[in-house]
Amino acid sequence: MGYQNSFKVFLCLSVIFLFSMKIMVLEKYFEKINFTAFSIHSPYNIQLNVPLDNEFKNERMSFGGHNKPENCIALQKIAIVIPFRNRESHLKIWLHNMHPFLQKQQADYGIYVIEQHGNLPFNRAKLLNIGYKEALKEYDYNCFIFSDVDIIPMDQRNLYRCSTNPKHMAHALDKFNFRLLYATLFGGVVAFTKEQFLKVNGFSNLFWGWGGEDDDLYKRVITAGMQIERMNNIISKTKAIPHKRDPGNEDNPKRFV
Ligand SMILES: [Mn+2]
Repeated sequence: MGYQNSFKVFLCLSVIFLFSMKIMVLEKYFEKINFTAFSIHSPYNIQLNVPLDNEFKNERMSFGGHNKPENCIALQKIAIVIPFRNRESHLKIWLHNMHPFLQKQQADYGIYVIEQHGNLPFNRAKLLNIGYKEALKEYDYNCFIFSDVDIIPMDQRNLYRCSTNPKHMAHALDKFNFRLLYATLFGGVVAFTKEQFLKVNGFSNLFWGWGGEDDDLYKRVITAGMQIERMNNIISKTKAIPHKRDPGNEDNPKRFV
């Protein structure tokens, strides 16, 4: 790696280091620190009133919904995979909010929306497996964030990055009063490095209809000898866009089998 590239990696690391410092000292010393130079602010100002008729535009975006930081080289290459069917309005809101969010976090990322065709019950887990495979055909991703289309972080400090263990990122939802519903909950948004995802052999393809695939993934993580990581409840505050259950996504009667 040439001098220039090493310097860029150093720059990137410095930003991430300072960023984590901010999190560490935040509660006690917040008033003494000015981090505006990095344009990282919390809470994140989510916009739900997004024009739904126009095509989404973001000036920093390159073809295929990919973006990377201009002035440094990111250590993680992140594929965000979204399982999808009949949720155009949520997708527009998600994209409108998440592109600027990820760009402020200096992420090298691509977004993959995997749509299920036909009227069979929704198979969220299989769509996510497909997204993992398809994303790797395009770029050397080493981090995968599997996210529902209606979940948006409320705090800019909620780093969309992978960690040393699989990470659960939707444990403090507004609709559940920002509380973890049960200790083994592992749904909504989860982050795996490529190695972690291979270690659990991905999701199960067998869950048709609502529920169970996330609990199955939790068991896979534990069986593989890993733990679940969660950031604290303040940083992890997350908005879930309210909606009724979609037709074609009825409870999977075999979800507890
Ligand atoms: Mn939902």
